[in-house]
Amino acid sequence: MDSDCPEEIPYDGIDQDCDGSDLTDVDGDGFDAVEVGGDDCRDGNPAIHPDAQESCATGADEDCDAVVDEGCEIIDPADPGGWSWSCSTGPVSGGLWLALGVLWLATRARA
Ligand SMILES: [Ca+2]
Ligand SMILES: [Ca+2]
Ligand SMILES: [Ca+2]
Ligand SMILES: [Ca+2]
Repeated sequence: MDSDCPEEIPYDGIDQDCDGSDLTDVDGDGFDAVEVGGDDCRDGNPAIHPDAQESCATGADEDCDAVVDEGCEIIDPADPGGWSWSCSTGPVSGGLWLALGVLWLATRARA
């Protein structure tokens, strides 16, 4: 019997593996591939389908609306907090306080 049912070939409209239907949802996320008229723009990645949340800075169109990383702020991966963070509470002011402390100690040592 098994020899009559070889491995399923997706999207060809033929039920090769005898499970009753052609395979139209390869990644199993519940959305048929666009190849067969479905909405899954990348049927091979279960994280990508029309109901998925767009994920920023991935360079991928997770929600299949044909726009990549829409609604995302441009975030520099080398400086995730941005300039405002590093200016107010970051290493700049920290280094300034450290320098003041060293200066104070040096002044005390000399007195
Ligand atoms: Ca098939
Ligand atoms: Ca099948
Ligand atoms: Ca799918
Ligand atoms: Ca998108």
